[in-house]
Amino acid sequence: MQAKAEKALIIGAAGFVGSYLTHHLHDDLGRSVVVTKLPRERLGELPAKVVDLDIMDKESIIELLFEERPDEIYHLAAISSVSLAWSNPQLTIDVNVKGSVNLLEALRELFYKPRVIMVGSGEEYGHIRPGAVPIPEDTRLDPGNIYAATKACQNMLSRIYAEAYDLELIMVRAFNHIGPGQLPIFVVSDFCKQAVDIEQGRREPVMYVGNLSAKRDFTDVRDVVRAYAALAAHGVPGETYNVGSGHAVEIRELLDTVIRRSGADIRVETDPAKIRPVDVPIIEADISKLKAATGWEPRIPLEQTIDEVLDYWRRKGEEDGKAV
Ligand code: A2R
Repeated sequence: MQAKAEKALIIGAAGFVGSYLTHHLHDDLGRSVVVTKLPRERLGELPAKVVDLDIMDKESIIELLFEERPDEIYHLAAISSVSLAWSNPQLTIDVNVKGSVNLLEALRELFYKPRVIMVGSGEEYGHIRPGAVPIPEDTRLDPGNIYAATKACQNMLSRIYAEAYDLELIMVRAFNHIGPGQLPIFVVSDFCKQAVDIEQGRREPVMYVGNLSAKRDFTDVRDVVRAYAALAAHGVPGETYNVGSGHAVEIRELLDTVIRRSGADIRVETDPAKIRPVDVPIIEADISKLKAATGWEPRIPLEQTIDEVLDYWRRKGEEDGKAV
């Protein structure tokens, strides 16, 4: 039985997941929380101590760990968008691979062994044959894009560090997570924002979409952060766990749901700019390992998340309207 974790450190908390994870750890689990952000980033009100950190600077990671001595670390800092990685592969490799190694080296140099969640991606599996889903963790990795390749690399390096230096690293492969506040470069947020822009009369009633036949596994971000904390408590070091809903949904179905729940009269058109250079037809997680280790189950249905993301953009649209 492990000692109860008291202090959690979230590295890269200014992104989409960070605030949800901070609230879960603090509000639901009673942890004291330290979060990091890049100096140029701004964070909303959070129940946490906030520290500036660039993971490209290993010495400052060492200083932070030495000073804070967290019981748990959640490594979220990344270039997290597939499309951004296509347009800036060097930066993506620097942040996602070298940045992660900086954290691993800092732990090794300090002989310091907190529980660490290394966040990877379901994209790491890549080219999956339609019959080979749902995807268990021991599937051979065949990344289909640059982002996925960097996360596969992070996973392999973490497994090696866990084994070689006996570090308590637990790797997750997170499948698509969604929720209010996500940037509209991700599909659900993009569709919902476009629907609300049409509802509120900011654009013509046409929605521009990419490849609609791809199938992806979507989980509400609040369910995802519960899984991370459960794995920090119960995951086995050196092991990798899928975090997803266990159910793939066609992007076309997602689009139909957004349009139906928006209620606006919307026409759909393909935008060639939204078609990715390489796309993987189906990604769906096998989540039996996660369930067996933690008892975790997703709680929030897709329709509820879509309603909340639509509401998020409606509120934002009204606020921005007032600001003009
Ligand atoms: O790229 P930015 O300016 O949005 O900043 C991101 C930050 N980040 C860094 N933090 C420290 N040192 C760096 N050199 C560095 N470069 C980027 O990590 C952003 O604030 C944060 C990651 O947040 P998001 O991009 O919103 O990712 P999200 O959705 O919170 O996902 C968290 C993790 C990532 O590892 C994803 O690859 C994975 O879950 O799916």
